[in-house]
Amino acid sequence: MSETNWLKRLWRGGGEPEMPPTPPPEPELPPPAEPDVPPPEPGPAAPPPPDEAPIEPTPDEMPPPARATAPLQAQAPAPAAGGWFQRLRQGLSRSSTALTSNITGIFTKRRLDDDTLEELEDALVMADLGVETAGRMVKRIAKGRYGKEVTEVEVRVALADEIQAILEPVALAMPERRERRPQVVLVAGVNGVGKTTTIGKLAKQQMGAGRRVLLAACDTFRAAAVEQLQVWGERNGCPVMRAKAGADPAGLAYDAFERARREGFDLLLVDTAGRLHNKQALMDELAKIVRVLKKIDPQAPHDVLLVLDATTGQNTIVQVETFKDLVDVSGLVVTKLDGTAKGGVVVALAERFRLPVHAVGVGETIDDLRPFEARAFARGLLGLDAAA
Ligand SMILES: Nc1nc2c(ncn2[C@@H]2O[C@H](COP(=O)(O)OP(=O)(O)OP(=O)(O)O)[C@@H](O)[C@H]2O)c(=O)[nH]1
Ligand SMILES: [Mg+2]
Repeated sequence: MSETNWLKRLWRGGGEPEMPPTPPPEPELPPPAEPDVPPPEPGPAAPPPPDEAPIEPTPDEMPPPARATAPLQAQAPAPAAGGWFQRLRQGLSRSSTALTSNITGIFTKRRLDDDTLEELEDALVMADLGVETAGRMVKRIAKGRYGKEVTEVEVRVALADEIQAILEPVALAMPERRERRPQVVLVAGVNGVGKTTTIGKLAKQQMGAGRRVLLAACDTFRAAAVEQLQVWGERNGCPVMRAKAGADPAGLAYDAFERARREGFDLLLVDTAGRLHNKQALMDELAKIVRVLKKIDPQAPHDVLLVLDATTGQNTIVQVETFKDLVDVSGLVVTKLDGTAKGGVVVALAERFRLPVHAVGVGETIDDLRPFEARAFARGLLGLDAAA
């Protein structure tokens, strides 16, 4: 994808006929206001107020949400050095190094026979593609090649093609539902996966696209979580709805939705808790948030994003299963692909759930949340160049 086009591609019109076309970004992007500032860290980096201190509602303290008039290009981040593909490839380097060094070891002047196929399957399993996906993929690779001499590059290219075919149907940008005003997006996931960071990045990108964004800090359980979202709000210049510590998150979600409607916001991003005392509490809380949003609009939340941390590998499968039972997950965001050798898990997720993968995170800066692209990802994972 061209470097100037990714922002547009991160959100899509969702095929709605009445959706106005997104204005194309200018080719010359001025440097972003704060491209290299890492997002705020939870916990010690920004000392939270003591847990007992009530967090007062602050909507009135926030500056009135001015309609974003900045042109798209004013907020768009500058291209990463060496291009987005290079950034992705660098992010995936731990995953690709582990996988390709195994493949190289297997296919040094060897025929594709039962032994090499078994070794290849093991290498794919070790790269977190999952046992079933690895088995199916090896069968496809063997077709027409069995008994022949193959080079490791040939095998890597064939694998990349197979992976691309699996990923293509799920590589779908975030729907930008301009006909829903506000579009309500619920962001869920277990603790520490990158929910709040992802909301901060999405908010900034959407404000750059001229949409008015409201954030709701529905992780009312932890003061630090509210603070972290507040910091993102301040950095982005968008208001954050918050409530007293321990207040009912569903009540806050309701108030935020009402306010977003009343004040004409385009997008409401709802941050949720990832850690509660037990799974039942988490389930009840999320279900209640969804229930009260539906009181205002039966179609809300219009999107439910499940954020997954790639470093947890196959555990992400269990997380999707759990959350799918709680809420109607509409799409995935996979973060921290830069810090793991388990990037292959995205392939396992795609094959198993066929849920859209809207975006991937390959670092902590705003620039590092990108649309998910099947070909770039597949080739990056196999350590291949974009073009070859
Ligand atoms: N390397 C890397 N770090 C990331 C990425 N996305 C998020 N992080 C970091 O992961 C940490 C946790 O992110 P949060 O956004 O606080 O996660 P959360 O899901 O909101 O966590 P809880 O609120 O505790 O449930 C932060 O230090 C982020 O900067 C990514 O794509 N790559
Ligand atoms: Mg959080």
